[in-house]
Amino acid sequence: MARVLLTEPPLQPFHEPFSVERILQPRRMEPRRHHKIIAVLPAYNAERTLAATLADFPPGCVDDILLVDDGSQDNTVALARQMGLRVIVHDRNRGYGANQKTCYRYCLQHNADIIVMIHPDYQYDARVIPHAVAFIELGICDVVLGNRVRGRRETLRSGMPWWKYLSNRALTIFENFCLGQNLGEFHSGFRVYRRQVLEMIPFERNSDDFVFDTQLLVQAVHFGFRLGDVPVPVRYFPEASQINFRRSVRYGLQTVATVAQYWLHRLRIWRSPLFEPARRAIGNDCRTHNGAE
Ligand SMILES: Nc1nc2c(ncn2[C@@H]2O[C@H](COP(=O)(O)OP(=O)(O)O)[C@@H](O)[C@H]2O)c(=O)[nH]1
Ligand SMILES: [Mg+2]
Repeated sequence: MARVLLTEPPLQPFHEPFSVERILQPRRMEPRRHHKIIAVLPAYNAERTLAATLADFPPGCVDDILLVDDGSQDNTVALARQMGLRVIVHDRNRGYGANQKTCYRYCLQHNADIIVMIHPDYQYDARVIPHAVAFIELGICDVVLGNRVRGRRETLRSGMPWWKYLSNRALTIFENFCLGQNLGEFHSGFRVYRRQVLEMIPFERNSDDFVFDTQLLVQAVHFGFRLGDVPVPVRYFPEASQINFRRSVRYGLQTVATVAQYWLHRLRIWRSPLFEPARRAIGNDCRTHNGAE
């Protein structure tokens, strides 16, 4: 684990000679990190997959884990408490975006330097967490996404429905082109953020629905943060995917609309509050919304 949380990769092309033993036979253990990592699990009916998701977290990879329950009808809350997780419960089903707002508000209030968001549906391999976090610790990225779409054959064999695969590819090609990025996908439920990203982005103004995820990435691009991704081969089974065709179509159209909003804002044709910096808004919202703890 890195000792210092870098914001930029170091540049030291010239160095004193040293013995290669320093690399091949390290004498002492790396000290424990000095920055705080919080993992958040936005949960909705995650009772059957929660334990499996957590079992893959490498020991010591995060300092705190928060589960926010969005009005699940199953035993998610009781199970999470039994497992010793920190739990916040929404009084009713407020939506996926609203769930993440509660997650990130908590992380900012509790001084997280790095925030890991992972769906508790066992779709993403949590063993990857330290590797994704490392790209932030090394100062290479501000946002790291788990990329489920490494190759077509693998993705379809893993069980992603073909219509989800095709729409994911089409939206990703469109988003990469319009946003000047080169990501494997924009629709992943495994993401790592540097604190400054969530401080700057006015996420309280985002949708309470699924398009929250897209808005956050488009905002990250708008504010100049560096995005990157790591492969997380997908696992598909009934509990890992609840969104149906109709909601997916709505999500796709909202994604296109978000990119259009971004360009209208950039061209100063129609300004959107989504792309105005957040600092004051987050401060206010942090004081007024505490979630139903
Ligand atoms: N907070 C909240 N989360 C939801 C709701 N419906 C689905 N989810 C979660 O949204 C996440 C993504 O949905 P999922 O069906 O797994 O999408 P897919 O894996 O991309 O097909 C999962 O973690 C679900 O538990 C909801 O009404 N509220
Ligand atoms: Mg899923």
